[in-house]
Amino acid sequence: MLEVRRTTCNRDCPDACSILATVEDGRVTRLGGDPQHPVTQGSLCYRTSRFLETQYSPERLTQPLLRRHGVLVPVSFEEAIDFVAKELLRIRQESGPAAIFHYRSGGSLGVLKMLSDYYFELFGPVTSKRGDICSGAGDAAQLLDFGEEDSHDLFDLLNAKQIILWGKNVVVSSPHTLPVLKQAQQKGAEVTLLDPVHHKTAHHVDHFHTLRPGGDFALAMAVAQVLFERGWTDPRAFEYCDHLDEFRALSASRPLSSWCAEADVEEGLAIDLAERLGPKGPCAILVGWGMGRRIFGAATVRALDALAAISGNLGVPGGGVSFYYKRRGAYDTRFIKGEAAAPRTVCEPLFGEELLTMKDPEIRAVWITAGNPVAMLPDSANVAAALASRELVVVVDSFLTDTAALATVVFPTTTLLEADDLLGAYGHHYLGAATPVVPPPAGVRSDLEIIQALAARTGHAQALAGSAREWKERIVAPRLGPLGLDLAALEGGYVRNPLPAQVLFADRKFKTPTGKVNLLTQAPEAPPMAPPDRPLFLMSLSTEKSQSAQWAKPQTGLSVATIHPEAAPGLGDGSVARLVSSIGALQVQIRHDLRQRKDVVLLPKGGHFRAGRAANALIQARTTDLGEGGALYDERVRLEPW
Ligand SMILES: Nc1nc2c(c(=O)[nH]1)N[C@H]1C(S)=C(S)[C@@H](COP(=O)(O)OP(=O)(O)OC[C@H]3O[C@@H](n4cnc5c(=O)[nH]c(N)nc54)[C@H](O)[C@@H]3O)O[C@H]1N2
Ligand SMILES: Nc1nc2c(c(=O)[nH]1)N[C@H]1C(S)=C(S)[C@@H](COP(=O)(O)OP(=O)(O)OC[C@H]3O[C@@H](n4cnc5c(=O)[nH]c(N)nc54)[C@H](O)[C@@H]3O)O[C@H]1N2
Ligand code: SF4
Ligand SMILES: [Mo]
Repeated sequence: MLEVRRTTCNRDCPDACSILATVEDGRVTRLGGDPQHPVTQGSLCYRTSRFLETQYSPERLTQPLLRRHGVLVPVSFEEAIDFVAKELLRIRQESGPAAIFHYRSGGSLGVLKMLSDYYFELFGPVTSKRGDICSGAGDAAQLLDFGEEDSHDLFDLLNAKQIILWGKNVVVSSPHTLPVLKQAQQKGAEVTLLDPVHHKTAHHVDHFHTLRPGGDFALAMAVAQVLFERGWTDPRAFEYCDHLDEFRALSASRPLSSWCAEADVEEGLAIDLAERLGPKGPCAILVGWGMGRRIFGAATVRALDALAAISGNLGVPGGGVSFYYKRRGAYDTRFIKGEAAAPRTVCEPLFGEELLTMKDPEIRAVWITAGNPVAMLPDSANVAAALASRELVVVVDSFLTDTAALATVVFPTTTLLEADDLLGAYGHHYLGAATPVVPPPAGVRSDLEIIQALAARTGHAQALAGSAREWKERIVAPRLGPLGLDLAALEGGYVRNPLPAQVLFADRKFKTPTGKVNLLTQAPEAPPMAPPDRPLFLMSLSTEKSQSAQWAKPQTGLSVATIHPEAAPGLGDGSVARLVSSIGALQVQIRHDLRQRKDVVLLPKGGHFRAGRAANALIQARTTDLGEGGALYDERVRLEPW
């Protein structure tokens, strides 16, 4: 029998696509995008359209694993969960709940994954994470400037005359934004991309400009200077911006030539961008999530916020400075208190170091939900050492990742085609439900079922009781119910979240203490100089072929380092080299690309640590200026012959 079933993609991706899966005799045989969904528009990305290989991979875990005499061996679910329950109860009793750390990352963005947080809050509260490796700096910047964080409707781009993609690779990271950009171009909008890396999106824009990695703050100050000098700022900006004079003084504190030299751009670019923000607007700035992953990442995002504000592009159709869409705003999870309830927290980018050094009590047990910190957090070796030295590490995952391989117990779990959950998107305002397309293999349970089995042994079974569907109904009802929406509506395909407006801040009222935009007033310190022996920026960026460390196809051989030929003279195309940072070295294969800057090395994000391919083996664990994000792209490296 052949049937087409609908679900919503739960990956950590801005697009939250509506998937149509063809199921034949209980097996999924085809995946496609829903042509009716306004954002999905009938297509899926490279990684999810090839997901059936992952779904039916022989590597998939279908039985729990328990470490015995140093080796992970398959055991029954009952044995594994009894063991874990006993250990968690013992550790809690001996050292208190703070000795247990629950870490959850973005393997699935399903809202029901938060029920794992809920369980550990009731069982403890235990130690939880703080900061955010992905968007911590950008989130903090926007919250500080505007008092809240959301974006213009994606389709408001059709009202823009100018669109600036500020450090954003939509072709790879948010592919469903591309058709909207094309439509805007057809309506006459010009799209400008500013990125130190030449990537696929450069082929789709009207203007591409490179700049020094991290040079954006200086460029933004140059643009602000031009806006002020030419009278292209909004004459009413003082009504809704605090610190306008200080911001003006900051932008004027250095000559244009000096800001531009720091950004490594021509002065003409500053004038060109000012014109696009000013007389040639309205101008929408789309801020890439990568922009914040630098030591001064928050200052950079704040500078872009300020450009949008002073140029009058806030609160107008076709304007805005859009970074993140409040993807969970329609769902009510207020019963989970989160960080506020935790006895203490581990800073996500400093995971390894903090686990190794936390005292009173030490972290004795770690439970990992939907994350692969060994591959994905900086200083992989330290993260691995921290996990390997804990008494109990439980990992819930579908594969034996770099992290699961270090666990005491691994629980196999459901994939995106088996997920039963609720989704919002961080790249648009549509909501969706994930409904299992096929049941999981025998022996595989969802995070919710695993937590419920644990709760049955440790207490709080009542609080966690309910099927996934019942939980979904509970979470949908409070906010969407009064607006006439229920779970069935979400299951039917797609629903535009009725809460956010098309245009953010249309009333120019902000949720800051004064109700005005909080313009920044100070420049960050000068960016750290490159050490002479490590002149290159290591940029480990999203690739089409994987979702973080989840590759569409297994990766073998050396990781490929892409450089301009003059970035490492003497290392020919195809040669094998050593990529050296302050904390480690990787063997890589060189690929030449004449379009790249001479001060960057590109490495794919998500290489596996055990395979010697992890960029994070080279990246120091450092936080950003605000928001405790990870300064992932400020690592300096050199290349030498192997
Ligand atoms: N195929 C694929 N898609 C993904 C992911 C994936 O792993 N693979 N990951 C998902 C995740 S977790 C996220 S958070 C999102 C967003 O994922 P991100 O990888 O953050 O994607 P982008 O927003 O495109 O941001 C990266 C861009 O910022 C640029 N950049 C870096 N530093 C600077 C700088 O100093 N200045 C400027 N101007 N640009 C800079 C990079 O060159 C790159 O083009 O995408 C999701 N989508
Ligand atoms: N060097 C470098 N490091 C980076 C980045 C970078 O650009 N460069 N990007 C950063 C960013 S933006 C992010 S968001 C992080 C991502 O970091 P992670 O979220 O740790 O990345 P993933 O590899 O996607 O790991 C998620 C795991 O969840 C599992 N999973 C999938 N679905 C489920 C489920 O339903 N339940 C459970 N329990 N598990 C599930 C997957 O199999 C996968 O192994 O990495 C960050 N690290
Ligand atoms: S990973 Fe992103 S682009 Fe790909 S199918 Fe899922 S939501 Fe769509
Ligand atoms: Mo991310």
